[in-house]
Amino acid sequence: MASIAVCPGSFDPITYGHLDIIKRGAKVFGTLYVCVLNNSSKNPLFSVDERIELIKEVTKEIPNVVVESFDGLLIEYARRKSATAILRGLRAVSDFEYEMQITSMNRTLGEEIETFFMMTNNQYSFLSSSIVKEAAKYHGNISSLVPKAVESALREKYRG
Ligand code: COD
Repeated sequence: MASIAVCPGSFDPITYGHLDIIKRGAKVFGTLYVCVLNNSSKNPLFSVDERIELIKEVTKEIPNVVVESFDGLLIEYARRKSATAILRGLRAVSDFEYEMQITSMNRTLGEEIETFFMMTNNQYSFLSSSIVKEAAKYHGNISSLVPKAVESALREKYRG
C-alpha cells in the first residue's frame, strides 16, 4: 500500500526550513499533501491562495507533493485523504511543548493516524516565517532564508 501523509502548517510564507522538511518527507512517503490551514481568526500576511501558489511554485519539481488548503480539524482532513501519517518538523527544544500538545490532541481525535517528526537541517534551526517577515519588513537580506519567488512576494508586500 502506498503511504500517504499530510504535512500541515500556516506557511505564511513557506521558508527553506519548511521546504527542507517537505523534500525529505516526499522521499519517505508515497504522496505528501502539503496543506495550508484556512484560519480566518489569524491575521496572515499572505492569503491562503497566495500561500498555496508560492508552495506550488517552489515544490513544482517534486512529483508526489500535492498542495491544498484545509478547514477545521486536521484529523478530518487527513482521513478524507486516506492518510496514515502527519509529518511535522522540529527545530529547537522550544518547539517541543507545542508539538507535544498538537500530537496529543491529534492522537485523541484519531489514534489511527501517527505523527512523525523530522529534525530540521542545522542551518534552519532558528528559521521561522515570523522572523523572515520581520527581516523583510525592514528590507533585510533574506535570500538565504526563502526561495526567490517567496523573496519577491515579500518585497512586493513590503514595498514603499
Ligand atoms: N525547520 C524545520 N521545520 C520547520 C521550520 C524549520 N525552520 N519552520 C517550520 N517548520 C515546521 C513546523 O515545525 C511545522 O511542523 C511545519 O513546519 C509548519 O509550520 P508553521 O509554523 O507554518 O505551521 P503551524 O505550526 O502554525 O501549523 C499549525 C497547524 C495548522 C498544523 C495546527 O494549528 C492545526 O492542525 N490546526 C487545525 C485544527 C486542528 O486540527 N486542531 C487540533 C490539533 S491542535
